[in-house]
Amino acid sequence: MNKKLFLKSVYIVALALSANFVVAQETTLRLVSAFAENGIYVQRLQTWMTKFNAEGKGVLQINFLGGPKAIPTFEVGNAVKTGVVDMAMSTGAFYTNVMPESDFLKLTQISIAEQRKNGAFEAINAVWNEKANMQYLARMVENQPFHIYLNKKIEKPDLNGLKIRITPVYRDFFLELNANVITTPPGEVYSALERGVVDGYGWPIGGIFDLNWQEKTKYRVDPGFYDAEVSILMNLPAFKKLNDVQKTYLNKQLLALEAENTFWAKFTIEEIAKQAKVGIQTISFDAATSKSFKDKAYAVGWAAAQKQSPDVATKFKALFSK
Ligand code: 173
Repeated sequence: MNKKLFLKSVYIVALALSANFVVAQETTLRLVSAFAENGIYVQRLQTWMTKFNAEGKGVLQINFLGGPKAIPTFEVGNAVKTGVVDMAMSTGAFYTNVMPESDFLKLTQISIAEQRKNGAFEAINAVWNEKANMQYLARMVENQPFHIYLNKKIEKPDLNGLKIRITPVYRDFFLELNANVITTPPGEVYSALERGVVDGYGWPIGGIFDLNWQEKTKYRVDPGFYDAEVSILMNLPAFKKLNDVQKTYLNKQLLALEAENTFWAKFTIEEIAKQAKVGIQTISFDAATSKSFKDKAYAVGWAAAQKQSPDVATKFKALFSK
């Protein structure tokens, strides 16, 4: 082979390789939601995924596999851990079966933007990487305190004699308030209320209309406590497999998602008005009782965290508190 021909063939091989390389750049990530498909969280996720896929052609795409019908709510965490799916939208309370620390995220009292600045986000990822084989990508819900919703009136913050639907978010606090507790995924709340299996439930300030719970709800107890955390998670090996261009693209979209979190304060105002309009009455306490109710929620939450994972609880408490 003469030199010219040799160079020409090197050129052709290089071209073929680079063409292949370009084709191999696009990766599709499979994502599931632990929350119902018709709810507010998935609605916002859908908007984000549409933009993500439109702008990510040739780089990164998300294939939405569905909600709890695709993978049951409490199994989503393990699906991400083991790589059955690449990504999920879930909340810590739904994957305490992977690690108890997941539920500690409800105790944050600073915004996700601040968590990224003060080292909390990095500290979360250190634990999520090591204990759950996950990358904690972004928080898409904040400013959504949890409340107690009831069908029976209470005069003081005491749930004695009441059966309340919970997840791990509420367990220790509601037990402290003398409740009988029953754990269910959101998908079973309506029928539990309908059949009288429970007298009430815990849920954030927004979203009770998504599964028609307003039909079976008479009271909301104020004030709220903690902050509902709903986040995007990723299987760690799948995350590590992304190249730099893909990682940069993903991060840009995740930060854009978090920048939309100003939505939640407006949503709270709308949801409170909507609840009042359908006749849900508020049960509230005097200022001192309200303060001790909220303080107790955090005290009980952190005490439980300390018991489950002392080192992580100590580190997180310093980084999550105001
Ligand atoms: O009540 C729940 O199912 C729960 O734990 C939760 C957590 C975050 C957002 C919404 C609900």
